[in-house]
Amino acid sequence: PQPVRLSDYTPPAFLVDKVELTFHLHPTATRVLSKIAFRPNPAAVERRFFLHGEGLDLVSAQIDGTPVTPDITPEGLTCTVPDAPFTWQAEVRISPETNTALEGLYMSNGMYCTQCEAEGFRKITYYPDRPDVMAPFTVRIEGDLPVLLSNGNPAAQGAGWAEWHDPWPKPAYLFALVAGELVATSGRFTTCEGRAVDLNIWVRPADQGKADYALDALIRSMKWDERVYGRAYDLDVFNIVAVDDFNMGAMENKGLNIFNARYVLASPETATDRDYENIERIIAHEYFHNWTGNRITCRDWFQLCLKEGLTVFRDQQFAGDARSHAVKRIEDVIALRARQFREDGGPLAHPVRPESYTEINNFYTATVYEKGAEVIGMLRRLVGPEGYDKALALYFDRHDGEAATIEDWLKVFEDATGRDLTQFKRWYSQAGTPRLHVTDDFKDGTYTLHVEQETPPTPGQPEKHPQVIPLAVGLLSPNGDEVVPTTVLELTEEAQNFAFEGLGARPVPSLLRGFSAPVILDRETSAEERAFLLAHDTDPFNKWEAGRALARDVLVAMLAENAAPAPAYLDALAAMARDEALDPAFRALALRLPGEDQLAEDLHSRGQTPDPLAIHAARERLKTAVAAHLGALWPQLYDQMTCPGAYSPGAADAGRRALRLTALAYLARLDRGARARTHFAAADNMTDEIGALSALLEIGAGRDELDRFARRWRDDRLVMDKWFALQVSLAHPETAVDTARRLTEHPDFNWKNPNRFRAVIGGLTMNAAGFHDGSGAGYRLVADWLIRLDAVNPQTAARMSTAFETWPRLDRARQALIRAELNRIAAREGLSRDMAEMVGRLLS
Ligand code: B3K
Ligand code: ZN
Repeated sequence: PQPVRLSDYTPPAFLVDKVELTFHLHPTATRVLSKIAFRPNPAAVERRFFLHGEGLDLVSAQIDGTPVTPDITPEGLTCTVPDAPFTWQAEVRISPETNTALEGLYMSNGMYCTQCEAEGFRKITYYPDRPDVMAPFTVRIEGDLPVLLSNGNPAAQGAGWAEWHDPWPKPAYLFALVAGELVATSGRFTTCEGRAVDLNIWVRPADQGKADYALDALIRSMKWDERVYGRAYDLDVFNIVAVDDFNMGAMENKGLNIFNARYVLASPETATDRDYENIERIIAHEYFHNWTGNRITCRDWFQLCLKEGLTVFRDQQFAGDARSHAVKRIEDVIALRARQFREDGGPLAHPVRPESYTEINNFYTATVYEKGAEVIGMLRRLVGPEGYDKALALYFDRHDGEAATIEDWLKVFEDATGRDLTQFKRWYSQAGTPRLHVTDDFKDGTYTLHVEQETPPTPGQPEKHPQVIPLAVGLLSPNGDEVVPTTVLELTEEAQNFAFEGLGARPVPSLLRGFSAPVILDRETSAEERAFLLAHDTDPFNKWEAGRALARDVLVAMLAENAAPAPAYLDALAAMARDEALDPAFRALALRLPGEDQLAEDLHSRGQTPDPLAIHAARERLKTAVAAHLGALWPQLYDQMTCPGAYSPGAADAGRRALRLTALAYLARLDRGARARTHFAAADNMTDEIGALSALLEIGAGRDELDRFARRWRDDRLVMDKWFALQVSLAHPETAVDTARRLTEHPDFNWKNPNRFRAVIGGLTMNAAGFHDGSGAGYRLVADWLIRLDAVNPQTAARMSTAFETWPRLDRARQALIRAELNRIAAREGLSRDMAEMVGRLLS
């Protein structure tokens, strides 16, 4: 297939004024009747009538009531039509039960559901399946199931049928239908505009009682969007449905969000603090899409970051408000570096707004989402919070009801703030993570920072230009006082100097505070300076960053010289861990060592070739050294950080549990897991249960506990996903591949379920040392399963192929092994478009 290019965009030939759909549900022969009012688009450049359609069985078609015989291709149909408004009618037949790709209309454990973004509506009926065609939809569902849902407001219903009307024009990718035996957890919310909204979270009867937290998170999201962005909800109902088989996290269909069950269902016994946090974040994210995505949508799929970057930015703001901004920022940056920097530095690097794609589903990436959100954070930093609020108000005002572009988005900022964003726009078109090289000097009371920026070449982009980079800095005096509070320096050139005058002594710089831009900061720094910042920095992010950098340097030295961990680091860590003025959640984060994959990336950026096994061994040694050095502190923290009262998933208790479980994990290295075993046995919530089990698995123990866990949770699929994932991801490097293989033979390894597949196969890819086993067995197992899954579910398979994106940084032997597996996949007959594009890019 030919790639689609941004530069080839043309407006739709026809617009749609109205859509009426009728579904006669049947597992293998659902009939879909459509009646669509078309009208020639005055802005069109050509007049060809083309409707997308894939895998549809066309029964009949009419134009203005007269039967027609369209020309049908695998991609859609064309037909001669009047040069005036007309009505298209069609009947197609589809088979939801055999739809294993989980795109279009499919079945999951007896319920019907849909996933249309990006281009799944064309698997439901013939339609101009592009986001710049927006129309109001009326839907009638006929089927022998108690709950029948679609977008918008309920219009009428009876036994075995229901009608829905969505007054807000929307693109087809936001269409949704759900039918099944479902029960609701319900609430009511009155908007600031006085609209009473019925809220329902629909789950399967067996999961009743596990949707309270999702409902609570929804109500808080609705309030927050009114308060912070002035955005109110615009329908009489808001429905959310939990589905077991789902390719991603969730989907923001208008008025009918569909969620992967793992991001809805929670009870203290079955969900961890992390699960609760994810539920809150994703509920908010999908809800926020109602304005940023649905009311204002994307002109074409190249503009995906317009809705995703902005909505991620909004959900991050929300979570920061609901929890702790500092902790949230640190967690977001850990994730950004682990996923987006890794992507940006490898063969899959692409701009936040890509310029071409073969399969758009391959571009729902960390770059579009997370870097897209960072770009908005930088914009806000550059124009200030008031400028940002003004620009957003103008955005909603100017583009409501439209399908917009990044140009529209930036123009709003220019018009609202008077700022020229021509150079800033490079953030959307230039791939790769910029590196900042910083040196400094001090003379006659003047401190000068010399900053150089450089973005490495990425696929298709050999030359890079300087970008606008907000660099937040503060200066500390040698006694630890802040002499220059946070100031944002604006880099625009390849090299620039910034001077600070009137200083009594050479200051210690705190650079890139709050991680003010998604860049890599290169600066020669001593361990003393890092320890100083860890102790004194007023910026919580940089305080954490100083500790993180220390840990990294220690690990790099341990790897290079087989050195013992530096005592200065261990002492600094101990002081921080003891500091009761610090938030427990922050302390838990600071005690977490950099991940193995992150270390591999760090070594690579220092020009070394990382050895995954050596990294694992060094990190284990450091953990044991930290455990021993801080010895007596662990039982103290463990005793102190209890949470009196009933379990609450809120940030305060979750932070205490995180610190307590960190202590427990270090303690396990000293008492061979004795305390972890008692903790596991006494646990009354999943956070404690998983925390104790992980501590045991990490030291090579926990067999009995794993069995007990499986007996207890055998019937809970979401909890069993954890059981599958944990033992693979925490397996000893030498047994990881065998563990994964053994689990694929487990009777409950239902590999067509994306969550279960991700638990086992994804779990292996997350066990860096195991996956990168020198024999290539990990690569082979993953490739085998990608091939197998690709035949039934291309989207989830293609997504997991990114596990191979780090091959260029590995040694030659591993490179050859991975390339051989990628070539083996590429050579398969009948490979999906998704997978073909991914392996092609991975190999180029
Ligand atoms: N917009 C959806 C993602 C759709 C992915 C299609 N492959 C969820 C979200 O970002 O909110
Ligand atoms: Zn989204």
